[in-house]
Amino acid sequence: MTTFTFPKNFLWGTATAAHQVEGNNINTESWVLEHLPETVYAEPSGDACDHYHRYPEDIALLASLGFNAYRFSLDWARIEPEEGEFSYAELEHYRRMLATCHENGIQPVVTFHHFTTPRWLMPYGGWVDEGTPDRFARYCEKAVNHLGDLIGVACTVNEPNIPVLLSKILPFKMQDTPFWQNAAQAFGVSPERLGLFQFAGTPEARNVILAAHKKALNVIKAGPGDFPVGLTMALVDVQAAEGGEEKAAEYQYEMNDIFLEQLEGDDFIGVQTYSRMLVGPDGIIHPGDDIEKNQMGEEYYPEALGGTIRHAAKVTGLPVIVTENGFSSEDDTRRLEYFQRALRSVTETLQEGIDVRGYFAWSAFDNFEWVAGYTPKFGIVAVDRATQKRTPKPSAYWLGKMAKENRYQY
Ligand code: GCO
Repeated sequence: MTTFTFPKNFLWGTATAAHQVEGNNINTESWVLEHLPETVYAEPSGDACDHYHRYPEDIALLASLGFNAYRFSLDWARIEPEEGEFSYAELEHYRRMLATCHENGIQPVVTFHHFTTPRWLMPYGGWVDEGTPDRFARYCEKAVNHLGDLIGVACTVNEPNIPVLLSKILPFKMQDTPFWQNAAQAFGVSPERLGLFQFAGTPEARNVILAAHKKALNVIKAGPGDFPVGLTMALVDVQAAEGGEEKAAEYQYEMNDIFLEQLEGDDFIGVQTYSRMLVGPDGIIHPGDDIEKNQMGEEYYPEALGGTIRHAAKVTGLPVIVTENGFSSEDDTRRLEYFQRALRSVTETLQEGIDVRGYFAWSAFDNFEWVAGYTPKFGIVAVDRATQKRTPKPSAYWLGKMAKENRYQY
């Protein structure tokens, strides 16, 4: 048997995002989208996991399982429900959450923007409007001034590259759907000015989002507290199939490197990986029917994580935190094996000398998986949708034990 010991102070955690777990995030643009006629959302987020009220027991549960860190996000739309109107009560809510983490020996990793945006930002054009970086930085400044002394690690924006990735893997263009027209109308903008974060894939939108990241990085660093600040990226492990080398390199650049190359001044890169993408000379080769997949239709391929850690470290030169990694399935034994193999690949990257500082499983709870609603099960803790009762799955105990021991035996 081989024993691998992780570095001292390695962060072991799980991740969530406000809109996916809190419940009743009614001031977000997503809440509006979920309720539109011809919406692409399978169901509305509703009460989600009621984490907004249940965070004390949730954080205590994660600590009791053995984790020493927890990644969650602030809901900008709660903190600034109308432009320029900041809610002291909501800032205090997040302050209590941070304090609860510390009381439980949990290092809080705080994401300032995880996909959802206040609905008031949308009439401006949201993430395609040049004024958005300043608006985002103003909110970040307020938030960090109130919370910074309790933050352990900060992520500015989550997955600025998600629109490019989605445009490659979705079989249709969101912009061509009636939903898109209805959304534009609901926010009083033209379809071209509908800057939804997850679908804002133009070069202009990329510049707006990266500018928002830079401004946020500066204000967060200037605020109270002294902690690492970075962004997180949706990184699929791009692999070339025979003859696909050129195309794969092109995809790698468009989806990933164009962002990764612009992170000078960041303290770390957050790697979020679920699977790989095989690219042939004509583009993506989708996994066939005989290949095991997660509930999102992606190939069961845990080793993707090793590949993306290496790539992100090489391109950015930054320390890595795995801020998301997981497998959606009704069958927790498949998730458990996924974690075992993915973490094995993390140990390999550490042995190669890459500076990996933490691992966060997506997700703590079965939660609201955006347009897919509550069907995909990513959680290591099950949540009964009728009663909100939490039940840890075997994968939660396995990961928690690993976190407690800080070593891997295989
Ligand atoms: C993302 C987001 C999460 C998702 C997760 C599973 O990576 O898209 O950070 O909000 O829920 O990835 O799809």
